[in-house]
Amino acid sequence: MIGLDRAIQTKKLNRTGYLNNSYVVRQAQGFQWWNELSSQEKMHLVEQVTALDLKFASELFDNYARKAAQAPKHKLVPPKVKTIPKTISEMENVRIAKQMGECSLRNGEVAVVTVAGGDGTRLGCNGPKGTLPIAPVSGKSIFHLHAEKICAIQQRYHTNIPWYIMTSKTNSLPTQDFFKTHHYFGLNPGQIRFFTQGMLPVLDLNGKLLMNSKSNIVMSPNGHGGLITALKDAGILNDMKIRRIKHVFYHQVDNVLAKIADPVFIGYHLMEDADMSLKVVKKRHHEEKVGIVGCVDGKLQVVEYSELSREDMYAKNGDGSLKYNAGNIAIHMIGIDFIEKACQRREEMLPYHAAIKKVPYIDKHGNMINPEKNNAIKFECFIFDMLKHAEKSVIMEVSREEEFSPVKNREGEDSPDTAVRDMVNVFGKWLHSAGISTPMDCHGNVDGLIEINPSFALDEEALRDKIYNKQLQHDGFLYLE
Ligand code: UD2
Repeated sequence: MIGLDRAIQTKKLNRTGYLNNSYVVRQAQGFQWWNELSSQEKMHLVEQVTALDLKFASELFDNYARKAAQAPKHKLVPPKVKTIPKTISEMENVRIAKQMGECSLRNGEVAVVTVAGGDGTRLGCNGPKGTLPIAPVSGKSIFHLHAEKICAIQQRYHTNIPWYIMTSKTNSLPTQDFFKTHHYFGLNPGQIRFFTQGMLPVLDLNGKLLMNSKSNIVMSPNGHGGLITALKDAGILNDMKIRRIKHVFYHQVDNVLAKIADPVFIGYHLMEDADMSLKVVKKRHHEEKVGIVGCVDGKLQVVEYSELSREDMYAKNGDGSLKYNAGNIAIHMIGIDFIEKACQRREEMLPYHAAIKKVPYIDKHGNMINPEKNNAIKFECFIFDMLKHAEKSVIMEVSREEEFSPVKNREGEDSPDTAVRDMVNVFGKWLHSAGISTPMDCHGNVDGLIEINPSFALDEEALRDKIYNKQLQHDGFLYLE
């Protein structure tokens, strides 16, 4: 028990309870298999115990218990949204915003941050979600598609866009290996920085640590809000400042239609001198798993789908449309100064949310249990909680068809199939606007597989300029690169 005792002593986890309560002693049972463990397993467990902040974990549990007793109180008011432009003056506004955004890109003021630390359990892919082959014709991975967009933006604006990719401890190495194996998809390796977010212990419903082997405490990533601390701790914030970055384009790895470093969005953000801005789409239906943007006491905030009251989820306008339908698609512009502010005020600006989940564990007899009911609490902080502390924000509505198709589930909605369908439909629409017709099926989807490499055309306008009225025969299967 020497190693463990040392860890306990260094962590001052004495048997009587470092926290003056039974919390630590209750955890001590997890080490009951100590003598069965190999020296490697012992060291792993000691490293976990030494790294654990049990006091913080205990506070998380106490806060969760306290909040669970309180019903969520949101007096929500729908937010002011920049709707999809229709009028001439709105289109003029888009033109001005795009110019401002393009100027900022040319000046090298924009970096891209991709959050890719999630464990992707719903998708069940073996490996980081970004490594999933998804491109309709080439079969390129999600990471590859994002890299191609960044490359095309750099070429169009003769600029360099630093790309920061947040991973978790569990998927960091496979992610970095993937990029290395694929020669960083043609990007300069020096412009890509990987960094890992923090992890938190998963607790059972009584606040005790869970173990999923005789030598491993169950941990999970601390939420994409963990980005803020990770940016600072990994020296990324400093790196951004050295590169004179002023604005961060933030997106989730799983959205294959993300318009990365969209100059219009950047411009809107700059025009308002905003701290943090979001893109939203109209919710598909009241139960769609997206947070909604609303105002509470005059402050903008995102209410996560799992925390939205049933009343607000189903609330309707007079015309039958959803009252709260500004669906957060997790695409943000965030000012560097605002990130700095969040670093200083992390606890206040990025509170932890508790999610009740089913998490496999081993019981006190050492048997692996796959629970049928929710048995565990995962703690995460959400980047969008910063919004309520922003002095100025822009909420920009975009077209779901053109900008939002996340890969979340193995099948059905938000799956690889719907992502491929949605990409093909976007490319088909671009071809149509360039005068090239595409076969359609009875559901209004393109009947075939089309893929347009961003280096060939980054958007509809670029494709039109390139191939308008050119004879381009295709049978629905087409790859332009
Ligand atoms: C998220 C949003 C939801 C909506 C939706 C759009 C939250 C809590 N909900 O739902 O409001 O915007 O996305 O698709 O954000 N991630 C990390 N580290 C973590 C956790 C997540 O990097 O610790 C990444 C993950 O790789 C993924 C994204 O964040 O790209 C969202 O992950 P999620 O599964 O937590 O949230 P989701 O998809 O249920």
